[in-house]
Amino acid sequence: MKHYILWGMPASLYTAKARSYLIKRGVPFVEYGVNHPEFSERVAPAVGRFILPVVECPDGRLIQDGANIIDELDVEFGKEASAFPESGVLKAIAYLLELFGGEGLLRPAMHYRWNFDDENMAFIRNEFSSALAPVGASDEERGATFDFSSGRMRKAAVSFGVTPETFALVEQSYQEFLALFSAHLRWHPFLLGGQATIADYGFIGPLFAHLNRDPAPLRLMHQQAPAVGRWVERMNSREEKWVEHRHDPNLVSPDELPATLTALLRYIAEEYLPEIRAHVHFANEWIASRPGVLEGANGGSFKGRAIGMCAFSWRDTTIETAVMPYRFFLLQRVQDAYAAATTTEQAQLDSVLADAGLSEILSLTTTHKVARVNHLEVWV
Ligand SMILES: N[C@@H](CCC(=O)N[C@@H](CS)C(=O)NCC(=O)O)C(=O)O
Repeated sequence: MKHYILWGMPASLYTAKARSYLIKRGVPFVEYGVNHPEFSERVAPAVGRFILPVVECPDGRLIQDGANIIDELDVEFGKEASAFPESGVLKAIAYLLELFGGEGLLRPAMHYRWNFDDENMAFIRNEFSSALAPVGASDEERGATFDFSSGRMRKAAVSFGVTPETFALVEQSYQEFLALFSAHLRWHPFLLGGQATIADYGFIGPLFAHLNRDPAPLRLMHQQAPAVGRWVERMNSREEKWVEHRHDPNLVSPDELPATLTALLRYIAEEYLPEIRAHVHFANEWIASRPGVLEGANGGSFKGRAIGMCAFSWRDTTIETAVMPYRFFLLQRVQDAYAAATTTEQAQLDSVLADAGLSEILSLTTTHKVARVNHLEVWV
């Protein structure tokens, strides 16, 4: 049988999203590290930058980006249990959860990885040096690789708003999240019911790669939110696991969302809406000040992922985070799903979002849209 190749890294957030999908959908695949010489010689040049994950299809086609990988493979493998719910209500909610999972949980993911050196250091040193230095590299080379990559990642954590002033708040808000997600998982094996959807694939990135593997947050998860740990196991397993839930592969009814899901949506309104709102406003000013230079470009540099830093109030504290057009690409999926829903579904969504304090998510739009073209986010 022809295998797909997943080019990635065990500690990588976005690789975890793609890997979980490949596992759950039974896609035959082999995982190679980005330290493989072919990645730098052939794959990275073909996708235009050093970025992971990349899926290489048996016909040689390359797909970069967790969302694109799932979108494209779902056409081929998702016929029986697609990652995308049929109901317009559930689909829009699923995209919203995808956005929050991959982008809104970056703060706890990065904090619990990079600010717990006593407990994490031996583990992350091994993770980064063995997955990024070539196989067979000397200890010196591995050490230098770790120093370089960990330096970049510590800076990245700051650019997501993780600073000594916010450590306590990040911990408090993550523990709130764990409690809400645990309460939901008490009754439902996945976010939208009996099977994994794009919502869960969005969540698994941070909740597996960082928060369920690095020693400090793994201990926290085991001690405070064991049900979340079990969800991670389900997300990385091809076999269905009906242990703590009655066997029912159906999704929840869009007519009456579980209260535990609405509670999670309310949490997202508090935790993430201020950030995405500030980023959209920042991007619109950024766009307005650059007439005519946008077509096909992503930010100031063609390969850059952020267009600048933006300050906003988060839980009564001013923080500054990097504005990444990729997030607008995910946000547009929510809005497009709403636009494609029936009138009845739109009315249902209006009421679900209003109840959660998230109505604004539908009207936060950038004046130029973001598309993914040739593996890059570009303004169109
Ligand atoms: N939206 C992208 C994000 C990919 C991404 O940021 N990947 C990180 C690893 S988790 C990366 O490639 N970093 C490489 C670098 O910063 O040099 C996706 O889902 O593929």
